[in-house]
Amino acid sequence: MASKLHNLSDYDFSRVPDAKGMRFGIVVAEWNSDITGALLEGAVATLKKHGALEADIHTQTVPGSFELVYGSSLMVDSRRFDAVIAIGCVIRGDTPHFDYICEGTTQGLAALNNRAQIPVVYGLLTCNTLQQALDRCGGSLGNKGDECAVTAIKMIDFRRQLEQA
Ligand code: DLZ
Repeated sequence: MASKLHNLSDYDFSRVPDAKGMRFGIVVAEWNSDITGALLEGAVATLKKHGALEADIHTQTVPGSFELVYGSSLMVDSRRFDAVIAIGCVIRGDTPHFDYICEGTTQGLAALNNRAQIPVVYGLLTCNTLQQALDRCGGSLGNKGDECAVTAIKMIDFRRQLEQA
């Protein structure tokens, strides 16, 4: 979890494999688009920083975080990608809706991760306040998009190493 001790953008650059030739599908929720747009920017910049080619990064939007599950599932089944990154941001409101969306999206992505042949990376911010979201999309606690990009690269490499062994 992000905390004052852990910035989401802090990682050991030297421990991230070369991403050249890796293919990424990114699904982005339109709800809270200022936040999800910043998360996407962070993810794409970090993928490129590690060698991913623009042509190998495919982005698709979905209406809300709940649709990340179906959108990611379509990307997985297309067989065009080595990893899928799901990006969304849910901010608590006055009703229990927040809990249902967070739970449904999280369970859905976890189930997809279990059945998919490629990694599905969890880029969902679940925040009590707008400020918490701002802190995590390029603010005081870094950018979760960066973390997702690094995770995707490492998990693709993990799979490749097992396949080669
Ligand atoms: C309906 C809804 C609400 C209230 N809040 C959010 C939110 O904070 N973040 C988000 O990504 N999506 C939200 N949505 C939309 C749902 O994710 C979904 O798109 C709709 O319920 C339609 O399935």
